[in-house]
Amino acid sequence: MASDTADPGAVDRFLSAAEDQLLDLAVETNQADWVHATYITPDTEALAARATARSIRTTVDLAKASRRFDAAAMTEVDRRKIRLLRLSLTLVAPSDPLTARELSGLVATMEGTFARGRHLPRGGPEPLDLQGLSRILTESRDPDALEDAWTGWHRVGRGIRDDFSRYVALANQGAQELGFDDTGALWRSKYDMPPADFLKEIERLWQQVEPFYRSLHAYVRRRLVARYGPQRVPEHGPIPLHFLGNMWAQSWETVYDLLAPPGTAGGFDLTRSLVEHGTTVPQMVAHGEGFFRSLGLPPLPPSFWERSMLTRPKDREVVCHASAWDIDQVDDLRIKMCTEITGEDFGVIHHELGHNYYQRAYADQPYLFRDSAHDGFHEALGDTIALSITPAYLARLGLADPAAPAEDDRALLLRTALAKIAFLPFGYVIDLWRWKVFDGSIAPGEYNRTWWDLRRRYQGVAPPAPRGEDEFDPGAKYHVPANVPYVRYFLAHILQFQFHRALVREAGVEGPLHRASIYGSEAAGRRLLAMMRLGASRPWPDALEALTGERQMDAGGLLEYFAPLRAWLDEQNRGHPVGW
Ligand code: X8Z
Ligand code: ZN
Repeated sequence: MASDTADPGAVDRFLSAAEDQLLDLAVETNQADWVHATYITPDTEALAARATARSIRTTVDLAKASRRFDAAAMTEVDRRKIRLLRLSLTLVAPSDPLTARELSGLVATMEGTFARGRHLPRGGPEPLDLQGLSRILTESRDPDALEDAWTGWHRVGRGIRDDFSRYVALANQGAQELGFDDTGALWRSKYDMPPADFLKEIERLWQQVEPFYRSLHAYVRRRLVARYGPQRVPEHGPIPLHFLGNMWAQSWETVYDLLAPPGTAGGFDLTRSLVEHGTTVPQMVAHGEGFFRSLGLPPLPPSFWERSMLTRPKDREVVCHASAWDIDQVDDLRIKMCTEITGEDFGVIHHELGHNYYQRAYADQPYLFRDSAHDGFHEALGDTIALSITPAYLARLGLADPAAPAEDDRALLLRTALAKIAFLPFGYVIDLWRWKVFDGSIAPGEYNRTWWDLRRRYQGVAPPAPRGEDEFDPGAKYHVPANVPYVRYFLAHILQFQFHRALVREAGVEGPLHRASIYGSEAAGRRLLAMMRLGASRPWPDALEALTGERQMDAGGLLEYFAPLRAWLDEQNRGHPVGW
């Protein structure tokens, strides 16, 4: 041991061998996971679980082995690599091999249970999956149909509950072996600051945006009361969430028609335009690629088009939740989506391609630095680009009529706010709940009650009818059974406006932020690339500075973007109840 710390080359040799080994395992795990996610069977589930178990095992062994080196004697680069090695897992297997296998099996099973969820709507011809049931939530305005689709989907949680509580116990055991208090503490340690400071940081950002959220909530509730009546939507209480157009009420954009500012027409509807123009899914993806290329970034490799799964296959079970993949960490980039021809999915395509372009930009980094500055950066990248999908840009694609009267700014901003501002407390609350589950302050017997307590407190929403402990409603949201941390999306929803503001300035585009598109700006592209290619090699404030010149995450960009809407909402709400 002492000889290792005394030999300055030892840590380099250790890291270089570790990176080779981890890369090998990552490729193998990606391949197994891809096959599982695009063809769910008991066999692919077992293969994926085995590959995941192996790669977790190796990472944990290496992280433990790295403790023998004296951090004080290392170069900064090596110290950072060892830190990232220790923090790279979101799930840590306990050292007992059988328990480790059980844990990765549990996650694969929970994901499978979620993917197989079905519900036969009242009077419907056939059972529907999440996509079909979500369509009812977005399209129907019939309270009973909405409640039935919502309740029907949420039954999927029942089959996840027991696996989830066992997974919590085992994952914590693994995290503790690595020296963390619990899995939540591990997740919160990934932000280049002490975990306690990170909690304060999130709360600070939430405080910046909360008054705006409450204002939007009040306006939306009043309009829903007008539509559905005070018996169904309480004038002073939380909004029954099945009226909000999305299975989890994480985005309210699809009920825009009920909420449009009086005097504005229906507004521009991208879904309708895509359908009317006969746009195909590959064309939607090509538009996305075209945007990145206009910034001076390279085309997607031919294999992207051959290997991606862009639509839902009819003949087999797949994981429909959208994701982006970098199978070989060189150029085998792919996305997996059950894309539908909608404005929402047009945005998701840009989101996923953002992951791919980020992955490619840091591919030249050493293995342990091949990641974003922090996970919120990864989630923000594509959304930043999607903020540039303005009416003027769509006209350029031929998807909007350039001669049509410019849409009212309030209408435009309200639509965006229904997607982005409505999301904020949701993005926060999922991990607030999970952190408490992992640290034991929420016991399995109170999973559901605490879930709804938090959702009511932060989001101001309630379920259609009281929910008991036989249900497990967190399990009806993909990231919970799939073990994907969620606060990254909260951060991304703040960061994307900070990024957008900086890139718009860099591109030299004039006018209000919500009308500005960076399309075609190679200057903006260079800024973006300068940030992305750093990967995880530097603490995230350095990456933020490379893109924005700022070193703190800040909701100022978001507040500036929405300022005209906020003033209008506050005026609309005068003399009306706000809060719940
Ligand atoms: O899961 C996603 C992406 C894949 S990383 C489609 N998102 C969150 C969600 O769907 O809940 C994007 C926004 C929030
Ligand atoms: Zn994402």
